[in-house]
Amino acid sequence: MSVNGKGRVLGAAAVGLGALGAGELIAAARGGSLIDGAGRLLADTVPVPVVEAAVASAGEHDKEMARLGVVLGSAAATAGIAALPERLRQPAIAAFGAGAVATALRGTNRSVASALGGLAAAGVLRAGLRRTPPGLGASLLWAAAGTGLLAAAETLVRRDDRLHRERSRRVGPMGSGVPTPEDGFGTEPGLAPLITPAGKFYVADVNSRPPRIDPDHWRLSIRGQVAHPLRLSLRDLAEQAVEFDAVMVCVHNTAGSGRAGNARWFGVPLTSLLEHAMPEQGATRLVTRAVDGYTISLPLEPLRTGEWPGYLVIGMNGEPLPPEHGFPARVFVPGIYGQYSGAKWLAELELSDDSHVDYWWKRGWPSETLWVRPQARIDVASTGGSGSGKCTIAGVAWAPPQGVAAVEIRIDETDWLPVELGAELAPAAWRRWRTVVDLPPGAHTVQARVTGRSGEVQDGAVRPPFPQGPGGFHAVTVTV
Ligand SMILES: Nc1nc2c(c(=O)[nH]1)N[C@H]1C(S)=C(S)[C@@H](COP(=O)(O)O)O[C@H]1N2
Ligand SMILES: [Mo]
Repeated sequence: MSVNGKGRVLGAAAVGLGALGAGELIAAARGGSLIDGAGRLLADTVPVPVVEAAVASAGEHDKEMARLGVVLGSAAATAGIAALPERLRQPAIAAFGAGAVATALRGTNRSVASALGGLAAAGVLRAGLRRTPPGLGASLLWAAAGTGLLAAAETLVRRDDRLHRERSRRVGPMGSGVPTPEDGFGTEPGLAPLITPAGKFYVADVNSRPPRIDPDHWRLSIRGQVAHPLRLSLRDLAEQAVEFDAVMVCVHNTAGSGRAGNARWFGVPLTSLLEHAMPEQGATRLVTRAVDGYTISLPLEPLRTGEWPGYLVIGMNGEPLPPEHGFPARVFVPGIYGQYSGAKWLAELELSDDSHVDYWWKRGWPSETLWVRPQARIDVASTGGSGSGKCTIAGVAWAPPQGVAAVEIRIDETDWLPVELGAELAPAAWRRWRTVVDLPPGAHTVQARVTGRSGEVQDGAVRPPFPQGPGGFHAVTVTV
């Protein structure tokens, strides 16, 4: 490509940044976001193998990566439009505008402001691409203006997120907020705490940012195939809620990764809500539907009888759910992977028959409920710098809902050795473990495995998360 050609591409990309920045600022001024809408569109449409690869490589930064992808993608799309022959350019810009408006109106923070932002972005694009290519100076101006507008929009979005977070906290407390329970292990540097603070709890969902739900106007409706539909406020729910301790695990939690957390939840047993709503004969599934249409459904019968103890959760560690964890309400059934356990940002519980199809089923995930496989994680493996071979190995393990019976480690693929377990908080919670071993000099591989009370021994066969949940032992290397 000639320098001139390169300059043209970069100039058009700069115009794209400027257009997106202008549209995003208009959207953000009224609580919307073009970028978040497009991020959600990506999550909804990208093929599952790409989602899996992105989740595996982006780790905890998946949301930032998605937003960055939208910004760079818009710039690249603009360069593509600019490269079209003159007569196709206007229709392409019109299509871009229509796409932006459609995206704004389907997004999580769906708003008229976002749609206006989409129109504005298309208008700016049209003006900016009229004279191609912009010269170097003009390109730099466009790029600077785009970056500045995007930064201003981001500031507004963050301000609204912060205000929403403060408002959501004011509905609290949710639960007794009793001091952090103890398991006899105290604090061990590097070892996960018994209860994961909400701010450290993993976040996994298809949105770029949490939807903002006004607690004063929010009502949970229980509807569909029920004799007695219900509409409940947060206050109604808080009056019936109880506390329980349980580990929540993402189906993407491969050996040793951080997509698992243990919290003291506050929620209403689903048995009692279902008893009041009185499901009709034909109802077979409980559909948990989020404000943005995302659904996770569960078989009704075991929830109704309490064989699977599910909860409508409104609090975490004594506080209301933080926005990213589903404020004001979510459904959680301990022992079931998060992706199968219930929606965050709940709008309603719908009693339905088997014709219902869930969000992830359409994308190839199995329709049977996936139960958490027992897993042990090694958090600490250190000699403490004492110079001797004495090495502390410690971690957490879970086998919900029945609980952990034993944890073992092995060094360099020799025999499995039992370790000491911390006191059990609840069978569905995670349990901490530790041991001290004497290691000869050199590098050693330490592996851990858990046995559940059901008798299930953790399986060492390495499997990817899709489609049945991950498998394999966590292994770390210690050097003496
Ligand atoms: N509305 C909604 N609920 C959702 C999801 C989502 O994308 N949207 N993701 C599920 C998945 S995959 C997991 S692992 C848990 C994660 O909950 P957390 O982010 O509070 O840890 O929420 C579940 N509930
Ligand atoms: Mo998940």
